[in-house]
Amino acid sequence: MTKGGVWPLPWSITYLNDSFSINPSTFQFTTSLTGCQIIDRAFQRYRIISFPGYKSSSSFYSGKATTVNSVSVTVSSGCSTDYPQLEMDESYSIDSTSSNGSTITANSVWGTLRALESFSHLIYKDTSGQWWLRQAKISDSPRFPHRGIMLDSARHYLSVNMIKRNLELMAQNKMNVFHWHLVDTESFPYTSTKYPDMSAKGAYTPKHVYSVAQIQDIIDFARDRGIRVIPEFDTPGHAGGWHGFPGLLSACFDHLGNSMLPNIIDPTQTQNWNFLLNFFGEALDLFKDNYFHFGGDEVLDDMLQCWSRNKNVSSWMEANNMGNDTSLLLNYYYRNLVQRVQQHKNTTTMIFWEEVFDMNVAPNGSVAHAWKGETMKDIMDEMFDITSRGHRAILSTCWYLNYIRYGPDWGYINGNGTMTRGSYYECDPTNFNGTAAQKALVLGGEAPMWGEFVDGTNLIPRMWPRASAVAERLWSDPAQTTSADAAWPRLHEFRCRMMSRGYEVEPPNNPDYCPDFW
Ligand code: CP6
Repeated sequence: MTKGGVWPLPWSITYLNDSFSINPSTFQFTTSLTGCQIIDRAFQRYRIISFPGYKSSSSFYSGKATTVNSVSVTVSSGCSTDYPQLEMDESYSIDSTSSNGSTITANSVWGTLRALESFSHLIYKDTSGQWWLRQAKISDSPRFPHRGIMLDSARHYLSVNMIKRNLELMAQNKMNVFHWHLVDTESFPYTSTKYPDMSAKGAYTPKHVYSVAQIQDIIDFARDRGIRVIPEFDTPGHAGGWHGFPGLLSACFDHLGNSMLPNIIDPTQTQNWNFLLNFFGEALDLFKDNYFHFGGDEVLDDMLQCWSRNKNVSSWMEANNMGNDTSLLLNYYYRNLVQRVQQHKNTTTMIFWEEVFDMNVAPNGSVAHAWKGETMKDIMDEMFDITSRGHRAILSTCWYLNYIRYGPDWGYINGNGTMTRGSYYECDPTNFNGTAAQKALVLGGEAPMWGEFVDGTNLIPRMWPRASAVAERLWSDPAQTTSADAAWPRLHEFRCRMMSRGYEVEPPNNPDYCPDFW
């Protein structure tokens, strides 16, 4: 088993054939940067998670080995009190080869956080319980700036604590975007101050909600770990949970005229546009990221028929020269939504699911989120199409963690496995036949966990370490990470490390065991 391996693989790492002993009770992080809370709090966390299971009462035995006692941290640009953004600098370097103490160097606090995580992977325990620091020189930075996880808190509510545990694991995997699919057809747990009825009527129960204070707490918790929080409010479809504002949803009928559950916003009513302006204005102020996800997926024929079979909507369409073409009304919806968002905050960049880009309504500079396609060829064709039209792109299609199968779906071990989409590890977001300029438009990817069959009981083990394969694909040099077989010993050690840190992360392969668990 690998000891002291780093996950995801750094772009440059050179090991010496030796380790220093390290004493968990006297080891210290030092820096000349004083009063920087993000750094101070990170030092406190890494004192604990660098030595999983260590109790201060354990005895320390160093034998004849040289002991290293400190790591000195230099942050050249100083402290940051801002929220992390797409452009953050996550580069860092580490030198743990000197007996006088190790060094960490980074330009920004965000790079420092990534360095502390890598440094903690160099620390391991032998079978006698002695702690060691593997000697290495690392120089590292991410391949893609957008490396995300999507959680769905609408199909099943996820507690604040569960979301935080997931954020901790994201940071341990150097993932930096929490895409929060907050609301959907099934429930509306997001609390709007201006429209409290949205969650009062739309949440499963009054307990299944996120208060403004809880959302702020999650955003700050994420910032401490260099993670951006990008909320998604999916409209005009998937909107069944938005029934807390009377008249917002179009009444819906099947072909026999029977009522169906409303699931699409009615864009023909002026008061609905007042609502959307106020509602999104509030949310745009609450969330700190410069990017905001406006959904727009799966406005399917049966949802559009909710518009065409609703007399009020269809006569409004006639009166506004749309005839009975619901695609014109959909186009009208997006153009007005974009206008309202820009009216409130013209610095926000909009992300939409890829369908929206087929309609030419997304403002210049918005980002397409790819989720369609069955085979690897389909998926890469979509990436080609999006980028050939000049849009930036985020890929998710390869990485639906909600799909489970019998086998190591994160990677083919010994070439063994058959998956429609290939393995998570294998999927490369720029593996299409495009120009360099097209490939430069790929911001990265996200592993989505759609929540129909996931709640706090199974989120963590279903997510991890499968999402760790995605984390490495989005961070590391593709030329050095071509084989899941080669990655497996490091993933194995890292999965055991996450377990030792107290997370229930499932076994990624077989045969398999973790030395601290039996
Ligand atoms: N919910 C929403 C979903 C899905 C999407 N949007 C989805 C569709 C197909 C698969 C997985 C998830 N459950 N709002 C599509 C982006 Cl395979």
